[in-house]
Amino acid sequence: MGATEHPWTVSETGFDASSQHHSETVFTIGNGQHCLRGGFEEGFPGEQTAGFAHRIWDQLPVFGEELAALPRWWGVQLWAGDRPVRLDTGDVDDYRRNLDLRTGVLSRSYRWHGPQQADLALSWQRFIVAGQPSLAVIQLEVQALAPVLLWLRSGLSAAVDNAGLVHWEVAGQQVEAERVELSTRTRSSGIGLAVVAEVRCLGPSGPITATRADEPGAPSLEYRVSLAAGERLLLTKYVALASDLEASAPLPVAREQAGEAVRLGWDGLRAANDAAWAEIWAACDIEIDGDPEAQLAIRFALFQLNIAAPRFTDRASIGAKTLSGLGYRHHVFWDTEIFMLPMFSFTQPELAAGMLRYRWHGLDGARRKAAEAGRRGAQFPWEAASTGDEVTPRWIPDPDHPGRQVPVLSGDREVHVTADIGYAVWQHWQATNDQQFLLDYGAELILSGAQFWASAAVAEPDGHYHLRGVIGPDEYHEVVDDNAFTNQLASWHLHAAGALAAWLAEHQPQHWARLSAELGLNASELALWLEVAAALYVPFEPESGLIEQFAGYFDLDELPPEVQAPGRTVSWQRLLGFEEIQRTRAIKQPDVLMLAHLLPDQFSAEQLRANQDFYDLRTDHEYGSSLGPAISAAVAARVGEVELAYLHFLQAARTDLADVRGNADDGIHGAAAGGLWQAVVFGFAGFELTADGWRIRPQLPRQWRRLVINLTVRGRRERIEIPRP
Ligand code: IFM
Repeated sequence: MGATEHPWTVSETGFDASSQHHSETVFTIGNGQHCLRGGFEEGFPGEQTAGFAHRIWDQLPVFGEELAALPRWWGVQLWAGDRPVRLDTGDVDDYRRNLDLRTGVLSRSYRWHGPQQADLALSWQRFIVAGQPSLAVIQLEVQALAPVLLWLRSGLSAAVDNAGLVHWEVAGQQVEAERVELSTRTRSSGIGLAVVAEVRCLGPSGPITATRADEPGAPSLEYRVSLAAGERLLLTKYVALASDLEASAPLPVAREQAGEAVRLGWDGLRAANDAAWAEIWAACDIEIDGDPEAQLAIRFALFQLNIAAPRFTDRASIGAKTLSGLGYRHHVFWDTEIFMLPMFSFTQPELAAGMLRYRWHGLDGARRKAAEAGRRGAQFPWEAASTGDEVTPRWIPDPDHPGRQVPVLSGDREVHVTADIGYAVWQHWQATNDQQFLLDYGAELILSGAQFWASAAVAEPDGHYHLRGVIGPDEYHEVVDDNAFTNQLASWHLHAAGALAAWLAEHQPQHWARLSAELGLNASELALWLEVAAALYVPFEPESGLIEQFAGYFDLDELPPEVQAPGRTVSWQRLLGFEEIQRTRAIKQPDVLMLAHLLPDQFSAEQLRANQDFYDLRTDHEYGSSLGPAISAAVAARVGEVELAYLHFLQAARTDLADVRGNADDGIHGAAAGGLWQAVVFGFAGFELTADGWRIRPQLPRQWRRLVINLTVRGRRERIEIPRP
């Protein structure tokens, strides 16, 4: 897959059914409201084609909530005589598929040879229109290479499920001469969704009249046409989706929008779409000269983040696997704030602000979580969905022992997410100078999180505050005391909150008076923040300069060399087992080095070097977390290890395009994509904010002849061009 010489196109020149689900993920398209995996309009056995839209949550056992796979709006089936035309039903040649990252248009073509001389050339194109929430369009051109009787069916279907779980019931359907309509409702959450498709079919002698087919839950239009050799047929399907989350009567809205799409036509929609994409790319494009693989990978990462970012609501955010698959049931983790959000804060800050407002809307849930644990303020959920309430499952099926369960402790113990959100708000403020955002939303997020930390840290006789029994970013070690990442970031959060409170009191006294009264903040609470911030224990070895990942980490064994032998295809944890890995120093993803990435000013050059040398070697870069390699690249670049940084960068770049972990079927790894941007911008370009602007300290990989980064810093568009010295 993928790494062509073309800097804007992900291509596939042969179809391999054994990796169809990986391809479906890679060829996902979308518009910041809904996405569609890259399955085929005509279908394929075993496909996991699915579309997902922001906010269409429905309940399910164990995982709480997931986005309901959208009714099948993309289907266009065809038959030559009585034989279905699909990639598995005839001989296929000249197959190719291209995803144009510049415009989000997915095209595919092949020649199909069936029995009895049936011979067709098919060419498909589709896109989900950028710049507006609901429209998508599909076009199929068929050329008969020999005379053929062709049947086509195009419609909508509610017969979809999320890995076997049906979320929809049908509320109504209708078939008109050129239009089909389907109204559905999610079974538990009761969200109403209307989908309308206008279909036009043009044969060699003009429009072809459809026959109506109104099967329950699957209204469709059918066309029958004889084509002589060389003759062509063009079918265009305009689709509109509307839910009752945005419109009280979604069906008329969808009908109106589908009609408008027909009036604009394919070309009009393309023009609108391409213009919207041009704006996105002007804001965030990165050019890498001299390294086609890196160039394509960074644009692919940017494309996937851009299609997943909610552009029409602030009641949603980007899930760990974006909108491109079922992985993690679309739940939102720290992946968003720490890995993906920086790209948006520095390129399209209004989108970042929307995603932070999603957390603000979730404050009630976060407060409930804190209160349930006997704490004050807001404890953000490790996994979030429609509200700010915790939706981390309590257990998941054991991958090694079917029928058994593995307990999941992260919901209770991976508390660092609260500081991660505080950090993201602060970083957004620094990147944008958006004072209104800070006053209206950001301050409450930071201050409520600080209240949580001050109540969660426990003073002990040694004179320190401690956070015991937590999980840090390195999830190979569960239930540890004083995880350095958690404690130091919590301490940073408390300091930042204290500074913010002082700033508000001085510059926005009325606002401060109201907010502090609402949150119950008084002088003793603020004093406690500073006390806890200063005394939170961070295990540290002064002689070596090493931060100890958690209390007792240095007492653990090294990973046995045989486990590290090359050629493995699974993680160290899988090889050693959940229990055994905890007795070793092997780590799943940067933890101390993650801290160094977020808070570089808190590490001297020597300390950074010492920690880099120690921890990088002990990190499971290949099969630990997909979140790790890009951060490892950024940190290695910072210490000047550019070759090593580039290796880590490639590992991150290949996460989904080359499926190096073998799990891209489940969806795009959003954090790896966001991390890739950070590796380029914070790592290789060495970009950082200063009090009055920004500076760069570039360390480009050997192959890179020139790097160009587009950013928006404190309201100013910047095009930063870094030639190779
Ligand atoms: O948030 C991550 C975590 O850091 C590692 N396991 C997967 C989660 C979702 O991507």
